[in-house]
Order: sequence, then structure tokens, then C-alpha cells
Amino acid sequence: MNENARLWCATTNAGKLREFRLAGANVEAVPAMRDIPPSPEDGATFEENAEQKAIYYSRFTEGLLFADDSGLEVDALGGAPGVYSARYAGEHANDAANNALLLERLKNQDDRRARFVCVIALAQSGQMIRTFRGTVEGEILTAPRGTGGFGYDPLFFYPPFSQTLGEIPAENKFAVSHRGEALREMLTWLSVRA
Ligand code: ITT
Repeated sequence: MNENARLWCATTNAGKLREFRLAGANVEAVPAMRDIPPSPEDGATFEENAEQKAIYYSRFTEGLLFADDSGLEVDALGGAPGVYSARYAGEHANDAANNALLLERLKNQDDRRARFVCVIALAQSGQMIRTFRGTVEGEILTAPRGTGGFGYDPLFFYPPFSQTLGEIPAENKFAVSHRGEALREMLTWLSVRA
């Protein structure tokens, strides 16, 4: 693949898009995302949801398109909120409500281990090409720290930095994050395939 070939990114989440743009690749948001009826997203796994989104939105664009399905898995909650991370506290829940519910569910819980998972699905003209997965391990704090990032970042403590993902610059998060790992895998795969 030409290193500067454009990659369409299908997401309604501005936080994800900001991070993808850090990769140095030619990542562009799908134009008029708001005018396209939302993709179904009812799979049981990150892979299924990412594939649904990528296949669906790639019918509206020309060229390579990718979609990200991601979320937080908390060991003490049996892997919840998982694929429900965006709507943990309800269908239209915001980050604050999701974070508050997570803290409530983990009250008096000593085991705070958790990971972020990101699956990127790559598609073209309604056909799946393949998926890429990234993870990052951490711990859920008992109160938020930092105002950077999005979603559960202020509660997600990353031991190697002794900070939460909400306290560090976006570039540093992308260097170690589930999303950075999945995207780098995709870019490597595309460059080898070229
Ligand atoms: P799109 O489907 O339009 O891309 P979305 O926000 O609905 O946007 P998901 O269904 O993949 O995306 O849900 C991802 C949720 O998981 C996100 O809303 C956050 O709550 C959480 N999440 C994922 N990656 C995260 C990260 O890097 N930092 C913090 N929270 C994250």
C-alpha cells in the first residue's frame, strides 16, 4: 500500500478519532458520518461489533475503511462492561455516568485489575478484510485522576507510568494503548501487503 494512501475511519467518537490521527497515517473521518443511519452494533464480541461497523460503513465510501470496537474488561466484574462499555449506565449514558457506575460496582472490591481492548476491523466496499487486536493492562482507581483522554481513562491506572491514562499526554497514551497497538498492527500489515 502507498504509505500515504487514505484510510477512512468510521467512528462517532471524537476521542478515538483524535488518537488515530496521532499515528502519522493518512486517517480521515468518514464524511457526513452523522447523515448515515447508525450501524447495527449487537455482537457478543469486540470482533463481531467492529466487523459489523466496518462492513456497514464501507458501503458508503470508496477505498479502505476501518472501524474500532473497544472497551474495558474488569476482572472482578467477570469482564464487564466489555462490549457494553459505551452504554454501561444506559443507552445514552455519558462518560461521567459510566465512570460513576463502575466505581459503584467496584466498591469494597480489592481486585482492581482491568484491561482496555481494541479491535479494529478493516473493510472495503462491504467486504471484510481482517481484524487487528490490541490490549493494555491496568487497575481501576477509587477516584478519577486527570482530565485527558476520554471514557474511563481518568480511572485507569497504568502501572509502568504510575499515572492514569487521563494524566498523560495523548501521544504517550497512544504509544502504549490498546488502540495504538491495534492501529500499528494494521499499518504494518498494510505495508507488508503492498
Ligand atoms: P463508535 O462506535 O462510533 O466508534 P463508541 O464510543 O460507541 O463510538 P464503542 O462502542 O467501541 O465506541 O465503545 C467504546 C467505549 O469503551 C467508549 O465509549 C469508552 O467508554 C470505552 N473506551 C474505549 N477505548 C477507551 C479508551 O482509550 N479510553 C477510555 N475509554 C475507552
